[in-house]
Amino acid sequence: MRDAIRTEAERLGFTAIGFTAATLPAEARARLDRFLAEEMHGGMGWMADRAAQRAHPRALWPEAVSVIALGLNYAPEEDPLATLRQRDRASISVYARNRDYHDVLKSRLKALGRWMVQRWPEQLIKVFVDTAPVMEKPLAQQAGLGWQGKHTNLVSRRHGSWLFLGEIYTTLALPPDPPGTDHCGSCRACLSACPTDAFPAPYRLDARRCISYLTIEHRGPIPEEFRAPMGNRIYGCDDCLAVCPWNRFARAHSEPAFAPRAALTAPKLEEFARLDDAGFRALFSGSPIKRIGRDRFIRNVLIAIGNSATPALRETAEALTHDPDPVVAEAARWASARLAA
Ligand code: B12
Ligand code: SF4
Ligand code: SF4
Repeated sequence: MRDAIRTEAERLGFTAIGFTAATLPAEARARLDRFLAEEMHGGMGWMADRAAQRAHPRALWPEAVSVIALGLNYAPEEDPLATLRQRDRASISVYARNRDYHDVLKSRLKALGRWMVQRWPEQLIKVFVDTAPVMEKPLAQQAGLGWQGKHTNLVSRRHGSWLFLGEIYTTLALPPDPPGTDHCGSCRACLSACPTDAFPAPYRLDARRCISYLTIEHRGPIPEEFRAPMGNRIYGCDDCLAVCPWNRFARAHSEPAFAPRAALTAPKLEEFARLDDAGFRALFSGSPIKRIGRDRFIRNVLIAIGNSATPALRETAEALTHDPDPVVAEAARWASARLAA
């Protein structure tokens, strides 16, 4: 069974496949509880809403017997941090430079699920990627895909830090793989690379300080202390992933859906700042960026403009100081003042 599933998953393009029981140790719950108690999830209230289900697969679905953990490689061809040096350009994190990975992964997980149900019709399955109350990283580690590195993401000896994760919960009893073991050793590269000092300790992330959270999940004004360190990162951040030494074993992905779109590789801040709602929706159709909406996006672009040290962009910022969205207008005033200083 396992071999057949593995072969079919590889045929569908998955790059890492492992099997584990539909359980997580009590320590996963304890660590999630601590993260929530210390309010490190910030405004992501949905993290706390279904914590019991998140911490235990059978609390989400009592019939689940096994979990198939799947990874899809998205290692970039180019240096993912190169755009950070182009200050009048926007830096978009690698995962968001083309199609939404949720759609890509979900359709493949469903294809694998359909194949499994045809082959073993007595079983029930459920497929998940990202948004469900599932602790994907601990499950992937338990299924042998790698280990949770000090940056908290799953690292693989073959694919480095560049794997998207998805899961199939099934009622089939599948023998488990040996769990992944930690190979971080004395390395601290990811911890030192973080521009906002978001790691209170190795293996622990304070999401409220993470640029990924601030640019994607956070509503309202970006707190002042994080504005300068954001640089030109307008959607997500890859710094801690990109410096991981295990990336040297990663081979660039060959997924057309993840090939960077020219318009999103090193786009001009000035052009992004001019987008109205319709222009924003058209440009980001099918992209994960669409989810944050025009106002949050323009807020981020204005912070990058304020950090650009490019006086020619001051006019662009000033034009937005009377934007109907108060958060955009405040960011525009901040950017304009920074460029005047
Ligand atoms: C919430 C969330 C975020 C939040 C919070 C991130 C976080 N680390 O918790 C924010 C918005 C900041 C975020 C950012 C990013 N995310 Co995110 N995110 C999630 C989500 C939805 C839940 C994660 C979660 O449960 N966090 C709660 C904490 C408590 O759990 P944890 O991180 O596993 O914490 C563990 C450690 O703290 C550990 N621990 C604590 N103390 C100790 C001590 C020791 C000794 C050890 C060993 C461990 C340990 O135990 C905890 C439980 O296992 C998952 C999808 C999912 N459903 O799982 C995607 C997910 C983790 N994100 C993903 C990605 C790609 C990113 C970004 C790279 C995107 C980007 N480029 O901007 C960044 C990376 C930032 C980072 N360094 O983590 C991928 C990661 C893939 C991978 N290879 O791991 C996931 C799995 C989505 C997916 N399906 O592919 N994300
Ligand atoms: S994604 Fe960026 S801001 Fe977030 S922890 Fe990693 S390096 Fe820090
Ligand atoms: S950069 Fe170093 S410490 Fe961080 S996850 Fe990679 S190996 Fe571990």
